[in-house]
Formats: sequence, structure tokens, C-alpha cells
Amino acid sequence: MAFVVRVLAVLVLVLKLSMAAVYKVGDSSGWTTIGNVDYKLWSATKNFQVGDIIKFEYNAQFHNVMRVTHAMYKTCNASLPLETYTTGNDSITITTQGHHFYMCGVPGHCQGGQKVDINVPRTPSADVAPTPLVSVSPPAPAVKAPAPASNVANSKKSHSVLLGLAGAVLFVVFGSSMILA
Ligand SMILES: [Cu+2]
Repeated sequence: MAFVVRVLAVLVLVLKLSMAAVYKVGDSSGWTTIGNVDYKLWSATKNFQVGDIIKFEYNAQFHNVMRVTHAMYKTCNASLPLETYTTGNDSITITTQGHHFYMCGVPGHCQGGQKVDINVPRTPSADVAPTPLVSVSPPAPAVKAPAPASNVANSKKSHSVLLGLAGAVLFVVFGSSMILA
């Protein structure tokens, strides 16, 4: 049963990774000073993930987008932006976890609330270094006691049972999705 759950978990993860979300900042309002859009509230209701795309749509005559540090974000300091976008239709892919601070660099706009903090919560698993594929342990001694034959047979048998189970789960998942489609 645990294995079935594991297979399903992997499937869900694969589906999740293939479905990077696109978020338009401010939704229908876009990136503006009109209407006092609460970008803090907008951001707080999202579940940002690495790979998601953040879209800033605005009138490029009146606004821009600057990625800034936390300190610059807090004080609305536009003097040294990390990045500046000015097309009026900027799509930015979030590639790292943590906070991503954006503000409009036009004087007064950030102070008026045109600033947003895109926060991708840090997950502990992502901080763990991947296991190297090549083992660096010293080679095993040449002379080895032969493993009991029954153990080998048993492990082979359970392995094929697991493979069969995985196949059954995949069949059920994809079979049912094809029926539904
Ligand atoms: Cu602006």
C-alpha cells in the first residue's frame, strides 16, 4: 500500500511540475496606482512556486517594474534597482525560493502602494544537496562470500511484485483519465 501511495505521490509531483502557474499582478487591475490595489493582499492569497511566471501589465508611459532589495522595497528607494522592466507587458519567471521584491520606480508610486512581494516559501527538501550518481566509496574487496541463493530469489520475486503493482496503478490512473477524457 505504501508503494502505491508513493507512485501516486510521484505522479502528482510530475503533474505539479509540468503546470507552472502564470500570475497576473493585481489580476484584472494590473500594475497601477489607480483604485488603490492592495498588492500585499493579492500576493498573500497566492501559492507561488519556483517556475511560476509573474506578469506585470501596465501603461509603460506611466509605470515601470523594478526588482529591488528588501531594504529598497521597504523605503521605496528606486536609485539602484537590481533589474528594470519597461515594456508594459513583462513576464518574469521565478527561479528561486524566497522573497522577490518589485516596485514601480516612478516617483510617488511605490509610496502610494505600487509594490509587491512575491514570496516562494522555502521548503527544507530543496535545500538538501542531490545524492551524487557516482559513488566515491572505496571499491569492495575482490573476495566476497556468496549471498544465500534464497535471499536473491526472494528479493527478485518481491521486486517483480512491486513492478506489477506499479503497472497496475499506472493502468488505473491513466486508464481512468482516458475514460474521463
Ligand atoms: Cu507606477
